[in-house]
Amino acid sequence: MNDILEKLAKCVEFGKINKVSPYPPDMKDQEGADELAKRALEEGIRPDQILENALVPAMEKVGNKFTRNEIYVPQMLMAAKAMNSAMAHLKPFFLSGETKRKGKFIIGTVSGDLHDIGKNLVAMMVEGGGWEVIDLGVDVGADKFLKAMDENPDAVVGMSALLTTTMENMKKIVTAIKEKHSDSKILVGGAPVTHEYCKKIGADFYSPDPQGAVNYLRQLAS
Ligand code: B1M
Repeated sequence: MNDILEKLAKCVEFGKINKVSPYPPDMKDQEGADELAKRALEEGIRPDQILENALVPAMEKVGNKFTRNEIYVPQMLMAAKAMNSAMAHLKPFFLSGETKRKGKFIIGTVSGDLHDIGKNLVAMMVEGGGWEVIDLGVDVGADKFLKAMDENPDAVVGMSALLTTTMENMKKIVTAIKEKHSDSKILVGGAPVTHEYCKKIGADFYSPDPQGAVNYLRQLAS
């Protein structure tokens, strides 16, 4: 792999945002994801190559380490921040349509539920996996999901619920979406959600963690 991309992947994996960021201590004063992504573009490396060969594999490593409990939420957030600082340089190319993403992913925490830390982690990992993410935020009801689907017809939908009480709302939203878009793909997650519950409410896939969500989307896109 190209030297800059290798360094960039390492910065994302270990959460090195930019040169002045003190974290992680053993990378102090080194260039971070911000400077390296900018330099990679200046040296003529294509945005999709930067995404595919540095950011995506790095975030995949992060996701797998998190799934295996080798790292925890703070390290994952730092990695996602580093990824976002690199993505800021790439986004103009993706937004202009000059460079293609793998697809669109609509995500929200279901109505009545204000927990967003897990949902944000999933959103960041999916973005790091090369998808355009439309984040509807928290307390999102069926109408808002359906509106976003009308605006983005081929998007895959993701929902998060953290309360046993709001799992019931997840069921209502899935039912409303499937009634209108029977061929849509819906991915569900959140601490109280299970594979059995996913099947029971007619959603398509359950993932206990962000990497499982990324893997499912990759499988859909291939
Ligand atoms: Co609340 N809360 N909370 N809370 N809160 C829990 C969830 C609770 C388990 C605490 C407890 O009682 N032990 C409990 C729920 C009990 C239940 O229903 N069984 C609870 C409660 C009761 C409440 C309130 C009702 C408290 C009150 O006001 N009486 C209230 C409800 C507000 C509301 O939503 N309407 C409330 C409020 C809050 C805060 C606002 C204070 C805050 C949320 C801040 C925020 O999110 N911005 C909060 C917090 C922080 C928690 C705990 C402590 C942590 C949740 C969290 O962020 N976990 C939580 C207890 C706990 O879990 N220890 C608790 C870390 C996060 C990374 O994990 O969200 O599970 P998680 O996401 C994981 C996976 O689930 C998965 O990936 C993530 C990474 O692995 N995942 C997906 C998540 N979404 C996914 C989607 C996918 C795929 C995977 O595909 C689409």
